Amino acid sequence: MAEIKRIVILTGAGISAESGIDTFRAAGGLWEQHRIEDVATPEGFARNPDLVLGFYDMRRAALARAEPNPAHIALARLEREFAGELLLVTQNVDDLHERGGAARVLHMHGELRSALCTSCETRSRWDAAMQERPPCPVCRAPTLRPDIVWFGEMPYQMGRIYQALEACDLFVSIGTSGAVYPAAGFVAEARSSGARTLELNLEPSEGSRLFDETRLGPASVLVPEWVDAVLNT
Ligand code: BV8
Repeated sequence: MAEIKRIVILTGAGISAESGIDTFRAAGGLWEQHRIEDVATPEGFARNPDLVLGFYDMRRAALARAEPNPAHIALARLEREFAGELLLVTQNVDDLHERGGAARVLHMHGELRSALCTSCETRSRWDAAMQERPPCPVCRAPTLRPDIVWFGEMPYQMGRIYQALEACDLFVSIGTSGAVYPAAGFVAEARSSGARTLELNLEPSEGSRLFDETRLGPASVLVPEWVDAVLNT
């Protein structure tokens, strides 16, 4: 394998599945219990804020009971030991990468443990519920919303992500169905920059045909194996 100097990794809900966090599209997953347009759009939030705040309160509480799994821990090891450049982008709003030891995680769709105030637009670390409309820690207005990128909203740090995709020589997608854009388009960006592309997933994703290689299996097995191979070459 040609020497790898710059890696971009994209993770999705599948990397947290073995930690007990619901994925979106599995049977009984998050989107089966709720319609996307009701709980993950600005329109849904405007229509029924109690429903949306309750949906995210439930997920924030579930997160406190989850633990990182070997896949999160292996990526943190890669971040520490890989001599080249690594950008870890996650679509996940959980903090399991961080609790697995990763220090620099780019949450392109926001974070459950962050609150965005729609009055003063500041972001605060947040672990409590929001349904009772607690006051913003900065301006005291009762106008906190989940700091989550909903459908129709612009994901965070897209410029930085595209720059890294332009420059990388390896793009690895882990635990994502490739159903939601712009994240689902990253593999095509990486390919057009000449990068090798690898997918680690439980089942083929919607973009599998765009990957040079797809390995099927649970992330807790495939990711540590892959990290060992990268660090030992
Ligand atoms: C935007 C936060 C524009 C919320 C999320 C028509 C065509 C194309 C695009 C569109 C279209 N209509 C609308 C769009 C755009 C839209 C979109 O792509 N819609 C889709 C439905 C077609 N995208 C947007 O709206 C984005 N914004 O486009 O903005 C814009 C432009 C200018 C100015 C302003 C705005 C914003 C999208 C972000 C939405 N927020 N999350 C929350 O978390 O509650 S999306 C959410 O679903 C995730 O974050 C992720 O991105 C996405 C997919 O979920 P996955 O992570 O892939 O999880 P999933 O369950 O689907 O799959 C799990 C996978 O893991 C499976 O493959 C499974 O096999 C595997 N797995 C399971 N267990 C394991 C495993 N793998 C390994 N090991 C295991 N153990």
